[in-house]
Amino acid sequence: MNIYFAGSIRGGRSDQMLYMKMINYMKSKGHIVLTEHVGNMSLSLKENGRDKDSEIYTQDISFMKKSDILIAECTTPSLGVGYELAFSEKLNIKSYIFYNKSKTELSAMLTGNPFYTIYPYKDEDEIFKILDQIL
Ligand code: 6K6
Repeated sequence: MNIYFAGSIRGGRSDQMLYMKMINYMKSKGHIVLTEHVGNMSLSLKENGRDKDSEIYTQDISFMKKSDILIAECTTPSLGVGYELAFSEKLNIKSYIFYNKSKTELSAMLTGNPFYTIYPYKDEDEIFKILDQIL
């Protein structure tokens, strides 16, 4: 499958290592993660000017249109990830949301929307078993 992985960038990078582990896990199972840069440790967080950010937006929308599913890790809140989730609903791309329930409360705009399949977890290990089921 082509997978769109969504995780916080300018919203904060505390969970970057977890994103990288999830991305590497999905790749190890033979899937293509179109947005693997989200797990990249040295990603620039700064605004890059409208032209560069416009390229990022256009590229990510194009990746989303090629994706079979979307996986979002939402423990660190991110406006960009929220936008991507609304967009995946618009395109009717099956979307799965993970978040650590001991660290955050997910927005009611997600938990209240039956379009999304949502997995609150307590330990990171749980994520990989659920990913196996999804994939
Ligand atoms: C340069 C090289 C690699 O990445 C960059 C710059 N930034 C971004 N590149 C690609 N996608 C991005 C970038 N910034 C945000 N996004 C998209 O928005 C990702 O797909 C994330 O899932 C989401 C994060 O949004 P914010 O609001 O936390 O930044």
